[in-house]
Amino acid sequence: MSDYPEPLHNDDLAVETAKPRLKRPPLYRVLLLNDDYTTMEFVIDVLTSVFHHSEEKAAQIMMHVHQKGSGICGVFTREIAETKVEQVMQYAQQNKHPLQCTMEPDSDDDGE
Ligand code: TYC
Repeated sequence: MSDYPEPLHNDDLAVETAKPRLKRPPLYRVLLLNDDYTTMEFVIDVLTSVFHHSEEKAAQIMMHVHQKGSGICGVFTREIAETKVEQVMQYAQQNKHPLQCTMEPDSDDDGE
């Protein structure tokens, strides 16, 4: 055993043990925006098929968006959030709905 505490002294080479730093990736909210033309049924369809919400939860989120102007569909890592936004936008365009979907950093995410 060495007489010295860390950093270890091996022939003048100081070797420090790296602290394990396990940072979680930043999280993003995916939001739906209200409009006057997209049908309520279509929004519920998006929320069940893309975000895997139950019919009941999907109807609740849809009504929140309808009444408040926007609402959170889910919170994901960046690439998954980007993919969800693309899927919603493509699905809406294919079905000729003006539905808008966007993402933003999750301000409840402390990054620890
Ligand atoms: N406001 C729409 C209507 O009354 C319904 C709607 C809800 C549209 C949520 C978009 O993200 C939305 N038909």
